[in-house]
Amino acid sequence: MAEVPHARLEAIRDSVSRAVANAKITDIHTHIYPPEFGELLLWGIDELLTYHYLIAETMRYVDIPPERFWTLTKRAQADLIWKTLFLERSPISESCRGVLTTLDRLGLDVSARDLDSYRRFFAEQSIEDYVDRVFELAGVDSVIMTNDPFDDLECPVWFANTSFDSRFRAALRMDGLLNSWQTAVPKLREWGYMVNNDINAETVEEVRRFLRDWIERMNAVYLAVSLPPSFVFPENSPRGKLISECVLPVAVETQKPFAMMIGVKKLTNPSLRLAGDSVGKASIEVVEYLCSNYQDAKFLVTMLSRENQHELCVAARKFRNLHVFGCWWFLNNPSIIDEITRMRFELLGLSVTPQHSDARVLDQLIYKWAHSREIIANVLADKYVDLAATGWRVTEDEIRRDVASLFGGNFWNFVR
Ligand code: FIX
Ligand code: ZN
Repeated sequence: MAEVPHARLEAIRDSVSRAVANAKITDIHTHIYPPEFGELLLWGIDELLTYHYLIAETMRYVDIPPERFWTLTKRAQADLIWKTLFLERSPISESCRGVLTTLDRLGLDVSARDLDSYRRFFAEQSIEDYVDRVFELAGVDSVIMTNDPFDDLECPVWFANTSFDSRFRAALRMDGLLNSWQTAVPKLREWGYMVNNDINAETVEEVRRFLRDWIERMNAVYLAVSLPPSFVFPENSPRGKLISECVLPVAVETQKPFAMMIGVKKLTNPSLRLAGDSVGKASIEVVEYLCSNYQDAKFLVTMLSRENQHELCVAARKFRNLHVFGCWWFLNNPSIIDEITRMRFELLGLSVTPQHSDARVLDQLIYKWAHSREIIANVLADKYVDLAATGWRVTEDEIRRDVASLFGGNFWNFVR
């Protein structure tokens, strides 16, 4: 074991920090939209404060029932959250800190704690220029959206053939099809797809046609669905049949990855609406089965339960058609990002996409990437320091090469 001079260790850490700070990121899963999508694009301080993560945290303190909270205006909700989480107690949670990081990186005086001055700043922004500023501050050069044909607000945008900012790429989200088949059938028929509740041969062909049409309409980068901890496959259910007869054949035919986001328990507390979802440990066997039995399909997988992370890494060691990504939702906290990223680098080397933002509010790109860059850079530097102790000397170019692969390169190679 070589004794590594302190100066060399510092040089490694500086090189990694610079490379990660300068990396241009592809954010492979978000819920943000370009201005052309109208009110689907959320931005500004009141949207930052009413992020569903902060609503859940606020409802732990306030003595008003959720039903009453939902009757408040967005501004009144934001005022209550600001008072409850930021003024009446220190904002130490990751979601609270994120709001403050965003304000700070935008050049606002966080120490002033002056919500009205922050509101005035955002009121002065033109959204077109502001999108550029957010992408620049976040160091993001493209984002993959979450695009749901069954969303009544979003669907018309696609049928209007609106052209929009090329930094925003689409992912065809299939929850409405796969997790709510009975509800999907009338909509599909309204759109001219002659489907029946009974998934017979004609329905299979029509759902395949629906998927092909929307992949083309969106120029979708991948197909995606969120799945419960109880997800099993194969399964004699509408979801099981639709995945095996429609999604997988079309994914293979188009070579579009099938992104499975596994482990969400929807509406554990329905009164909290979007903030009411929870987490459960899922079956890694279903991932192994799919990767093993559909080797000409590509699977992007992220799992929501911390308890699934190690076995997901091991599964990825067995199947090259499995690409692991992100520290999703309840995992997107410094302590867990650090743990999961170390585990992934140690088991999978650089063959992962360590993070996505899941940003729902445009400005969140700034904090979600500021926070994650710092953690991922620290873990990566530790790994190069471990290498240095063997006598291996990694160059600056190699560090930049490796970092580029983690923050988008691996993803685009997998997608292609
Ligand atoms: O299914 C998903 O894409 C989840 O990320 C969202 O439903 C969730 O509300 C979220 O934004 C988590 O970060
Ligand atoms: Zn998401």
